[in-house]
Amino acid sequence: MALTLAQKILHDHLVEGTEKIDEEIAITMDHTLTQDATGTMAYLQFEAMGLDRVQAELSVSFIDHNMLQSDFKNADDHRYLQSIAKRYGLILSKAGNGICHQVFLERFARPGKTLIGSDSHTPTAGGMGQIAIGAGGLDIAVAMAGGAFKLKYPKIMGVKLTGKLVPGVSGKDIILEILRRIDVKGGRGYILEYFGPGILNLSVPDRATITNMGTETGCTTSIFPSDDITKKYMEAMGRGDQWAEAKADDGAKYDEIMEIDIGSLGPLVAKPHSPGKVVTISELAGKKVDQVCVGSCTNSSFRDLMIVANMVKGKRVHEDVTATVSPGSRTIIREMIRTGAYADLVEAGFRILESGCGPCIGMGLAPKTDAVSVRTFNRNFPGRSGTKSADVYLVSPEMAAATALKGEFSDPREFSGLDPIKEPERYLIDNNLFIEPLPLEEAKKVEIIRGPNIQPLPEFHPLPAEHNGEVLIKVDDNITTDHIMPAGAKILPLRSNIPAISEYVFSQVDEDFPKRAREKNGGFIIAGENYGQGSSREHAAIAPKYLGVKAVIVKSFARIHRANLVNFGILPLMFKDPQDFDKLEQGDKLNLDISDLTKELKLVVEKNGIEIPVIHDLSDRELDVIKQGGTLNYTKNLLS
Ligand code: MIC
Ligand code: SF4
Repeated sequence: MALTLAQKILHDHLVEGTEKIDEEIAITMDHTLTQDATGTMAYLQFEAMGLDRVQAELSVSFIDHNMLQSDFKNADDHRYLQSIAKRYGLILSKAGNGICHQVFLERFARPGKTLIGSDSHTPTAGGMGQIAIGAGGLDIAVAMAGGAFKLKYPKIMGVKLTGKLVPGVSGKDIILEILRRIDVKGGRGYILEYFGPGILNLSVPDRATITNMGTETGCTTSIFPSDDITKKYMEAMGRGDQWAEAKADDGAKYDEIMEIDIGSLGPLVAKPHSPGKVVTISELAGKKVDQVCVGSCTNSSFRDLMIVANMVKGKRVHEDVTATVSPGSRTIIREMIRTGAYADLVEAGFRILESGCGPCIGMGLAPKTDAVSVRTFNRNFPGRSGTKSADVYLVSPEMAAATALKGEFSDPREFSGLDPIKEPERYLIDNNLFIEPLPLEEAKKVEIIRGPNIQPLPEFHPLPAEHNGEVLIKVDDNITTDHIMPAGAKILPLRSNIPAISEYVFSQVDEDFPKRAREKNGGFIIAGENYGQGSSREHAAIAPKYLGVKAVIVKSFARIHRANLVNFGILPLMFKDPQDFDKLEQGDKLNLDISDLTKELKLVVEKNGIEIPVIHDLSDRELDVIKQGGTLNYTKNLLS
């Protein structure tokens, strides 16, 4: 049978299950990546598995999120990660080396291979023909231990691109157009697979921008074929020998097709506070802005920064605008210095930040009160910038440059400096901040160093037969993991310390949540559609679990968060009839009989005695995991 590219790679890596839509399958993962904000947890879990060395073909640990180092905490995490990498045979990418997804694309991604990463934007590597999936840290720990990754066999949405982008419009506008069409939940259950003549005009960095931000549609991952353009890019990165062709079979059938004439696209913007609220520039042109930030794993490539540099060359950023740029990697910095573009950015008045996530995750550069902030990033969830009252808009690098110059939203097509950027023949590759793994015997002698901020994982108990408790909070549709477990300069440093970070659960929404949860001895969370969209941070499951949350009852879940709830033994339940959502209020006392999880469950509301049917879509394995209090207990029990 003719298969699509995604289906082919899944097939080659299949170890369990049948390739039928929505059935649970298990695939082997060739590569793993972690970043520091989710990585410390993943390694604490890996350590608990008692192995001597990582088992995956390639495992890389990146430090790119928590780099403010406002006290010892982040620095201690970095030291811990470095000692873990040495002890267990991982490559370490030190702080300052660049953003995990950009660096992975440049130095490690391989067409036809699989990658699992503890970050939701891991699909960036799909720009080079790799099946790259984001997941919670525990799933990465399992993959590092050589275990397979479980997922529901996805539907394949073929995205057919035709035409050629006009100057001033780039990959970012393509993914914004897709978000305009299918919004933040339209991709759920799908892999987006790109094909058609339009892709022949897209560079690898443009493709990677698209697969990166595909995450915002809720899809499992996104993928482009690996072709001559991929080959040239890999050659420029000194990795031509690692190239392989990867494409769909002739006559492959997609479960659905979306067609976009990219030549007809103009510049697009995602308005506050969702990447799915996409409008054309004409709706915003002329609106004053206070801040422009270029960077993040979506738009920090050489191509992206060069186009900005060319557009602002010899000009000056508007006096009312603070403009920043965070390069994706040191290789990009070196290349920008060589071409002189770095100096153009400095001269134009850009503040040059470190190579890392920075403002994207609220690590510095929080905008002023009520600010309008325009960013080339992928998320504009409320409060994520660090300023609750700020309005964040998501745009292409071209629009960011135009807007920075004029001090108001501007159509880049009206500016000069838009000539297409040619990828370098050979990048000035900078490998100086990588640390290579040690041979096994030497590695075994390495001591793992923990600071006072690195606390052991709490123990979680098996599931009782009944769940009684209060509705601790009721929230609406599209609640993100940034709502549940915020990041930012104050909270991110606590990622290795569950008791401490638990004090911030839902702090953007309701500051009293942790106190209430403790006083009531735990309880339930009630929510609408697409609960847990966004980041892969498993802290959004572990911390509520630590506070005693027993079940989350919703209209629907986002994929990664649902998996994280299972991993930490919280029941992910759904209303059988979504209308029943309206029957519950915060403070309602509920009784849930879970003695037989194979049946439909009944939720009894104490105040009026009404019964609400709730369902789940858990596999037998997932049910066992939950009954035993989570994946760590489950794995330990399996081993003993
Ligand atoms: C994000 O963009 O939200 C992050 C920070 O990269 C997260 C991971 C995290 O929460 O640490 C992600 O996307 O998974
Ligand atoms: Fe870092 Fe932002 Fe990308 Fe997350 S989305 S990996 S915080 S740059």
